[in-house]
Amino acid sequence: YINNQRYLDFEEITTYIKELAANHPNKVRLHNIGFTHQKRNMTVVQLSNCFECKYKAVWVDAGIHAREWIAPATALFALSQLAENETSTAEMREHQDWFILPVANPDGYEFTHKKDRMWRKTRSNTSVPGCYGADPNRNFDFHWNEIGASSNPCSETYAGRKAFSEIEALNIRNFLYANKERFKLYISYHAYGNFLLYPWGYTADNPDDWKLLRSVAEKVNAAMVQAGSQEYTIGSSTQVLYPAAGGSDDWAKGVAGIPLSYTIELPGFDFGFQLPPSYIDQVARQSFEGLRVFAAEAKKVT
Ligand code: 0X9
Ligand code: ZN
Repeated sequence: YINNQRYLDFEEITTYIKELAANHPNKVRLHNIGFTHQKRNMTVVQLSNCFECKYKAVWVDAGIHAREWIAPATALFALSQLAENETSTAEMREHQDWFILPVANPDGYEFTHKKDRMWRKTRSNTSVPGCYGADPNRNFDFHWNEIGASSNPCSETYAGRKAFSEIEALNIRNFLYANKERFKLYISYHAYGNFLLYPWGYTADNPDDWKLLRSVAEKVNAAMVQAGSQEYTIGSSTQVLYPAAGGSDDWAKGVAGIPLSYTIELPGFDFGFQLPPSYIDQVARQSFEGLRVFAAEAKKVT
């Protein structure tokens, strides 16, 4: 079991998910979706009751931004529950697969553990010596670099040299696109600020089905509050946060056609990105109650 007592580094997370797959071969499968710039493996954990059945599926990623440590911790707890807590998760796994990528930006995540706690981007080379990486959440090919992103390689929101210049974003794109008919729900865990965001980030206009996106988020928020969480602010990325194009959530809905797509900004309390490890357990557990509701709502989508 994951005990939520501290933040694991990339190697520890990798070791844990390999053990999980080895211990539960009939429930857990690993998919290497590609390598990072620094040749780390990007591993998606699939949880399924029946691999041949090809059920509809939920996607969860975390850690697109390196310093948002509570996000990978929350995703890791979710996958450990789904794999090991049979009774509590039976309904979530019934006729539904889960694909969870707990560390979407491994090079950046390692960098925040070893060198610079506040690193956000990837670690690729740019045209400017001394400036590294692009923002993977500005690098997806949907209204790329139109708004809320930068063309300056030294910026924290650098969109990249072109859409999908970052191998990490491209690997996610390729896996999602290859399986797009299966996914009804896309979730990306970020931090911080307690937001349940739906598209779009590239425009202030609402998607056609924004009422469904909002009502699902309201149910998810209610479940998390019931579990002891502070309230989440619900709305479109542009309307409640800021405009920012090239995000994974916009791409998931706008290009892959995944109907329910959300970015979840987990709480930072008074600590921002540097949330003390003593908070992991409550955030992970409250978020998991939200995931339960998300999963039930995703099953209703045809
Ligand atoms: O700016 C972001 O990428 C996200 N916030 S964060 O503080 N974690 O960096 C929000 C992304 C919301 N979605 C889109 N703008 N598409
Ligand atoms: Zn983020």
